[in-house]
Amino acid sequence: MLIKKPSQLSLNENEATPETIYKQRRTILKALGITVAGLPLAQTAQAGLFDSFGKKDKPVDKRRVLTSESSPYSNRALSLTPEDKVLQYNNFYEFGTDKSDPAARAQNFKTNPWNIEIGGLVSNPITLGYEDIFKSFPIEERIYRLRCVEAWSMNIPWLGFPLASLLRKAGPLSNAKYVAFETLYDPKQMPGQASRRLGGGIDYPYVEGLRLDEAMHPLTLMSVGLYGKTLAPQNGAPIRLVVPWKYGFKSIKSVVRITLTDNQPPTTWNLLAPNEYGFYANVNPRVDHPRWSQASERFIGEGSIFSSRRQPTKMFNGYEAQVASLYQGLDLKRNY
Ligand SMILES: Nc1nc2c(c(=O)[nH]1)N[C@H]1C(S)=C(S)[C@@H](COP(=O)(O)O)O[C@H]1N2
Ligand SMILES: [Mo]
Repeated sequence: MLIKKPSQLSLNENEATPETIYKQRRTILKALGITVAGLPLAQTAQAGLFDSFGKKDKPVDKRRVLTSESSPYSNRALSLTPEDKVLQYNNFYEFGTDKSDPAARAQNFKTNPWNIEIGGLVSNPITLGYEDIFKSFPIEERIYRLRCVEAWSMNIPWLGFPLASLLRKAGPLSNAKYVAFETLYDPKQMPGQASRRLGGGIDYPYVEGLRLDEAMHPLTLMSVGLYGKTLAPQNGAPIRLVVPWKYGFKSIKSVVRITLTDNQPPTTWNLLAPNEYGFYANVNPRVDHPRWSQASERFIGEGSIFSSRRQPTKMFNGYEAQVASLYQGLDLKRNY
């Protein structure tokens, strides 16, 4: 993963949506018993409510409000990265390699209709259409840390459902050992797929993989939203993976296929630079990237991205108590 010069960024500090406002908003919606999932925000009576909290001159927000349940796996003590930064500082190389490219180039990305197929070594192959993605499972809010391998981090209130729920529905066969994921391939819509230069030299589609036990872990989420609404295209709409104890590149966006296999599947960054990016990619402050230290990270919070404070990186990104047992007996230096 290339570290880009910061010059391209144009985050306006005044656009920050403080998390207090987000939490306030959420409380008000709950108090009103608002359930508007399935309707475009602009068509709901609640649109005005959001406008009164939001800033002026924002482009039309196509994201729909989603209602969610609270979850014991959500870390409510984390201070959130402001919503505008989650929406404007992205890695999604299908739309270009600069952090500002996905937000700039993905606005017309078509996420509806959408199909995501779950197949391979399962007893019951499943296809979810766009509406099924939001209706098949209860949607939970999960506030998680996100640690990019480039040594920056965010705290994000995701919405989604456990990948395990989906896999159980598909019925993994006893010989299934791994889960492979694939992003949409559509060079007409994704300029990075049409040009090797724009797309950072990746052979698309972007692919990722997990061991089956990692995929079934209750922290592993299929995310369909963040900050109370459906995902923006730049964050991987309509559905993406979130594995909070692994480097961000494992959390593959805009997924169209999930395949259970008996072999370790190929993964995009490992294919591109196997000495730098492994299959496991567990966050580990004691195993450095060949070109930089992983001991600390820049936390992207309130204020300018470039004055963001450095903080120590935690083993398994802070999820050691929950996931360390998955890797007992595994040499984490070799299996980076
Ligand atoms: N298909 C696809 N998925 C992807 C990427 C990508 O370039 N293409 N980038 C990854 C990286 S490196 C990170 S850090 C996260 C960033 O997610 P976010 O932009 O929603 O914060 O998405 C991951 N998923
Ligand atoms: Mo990343």
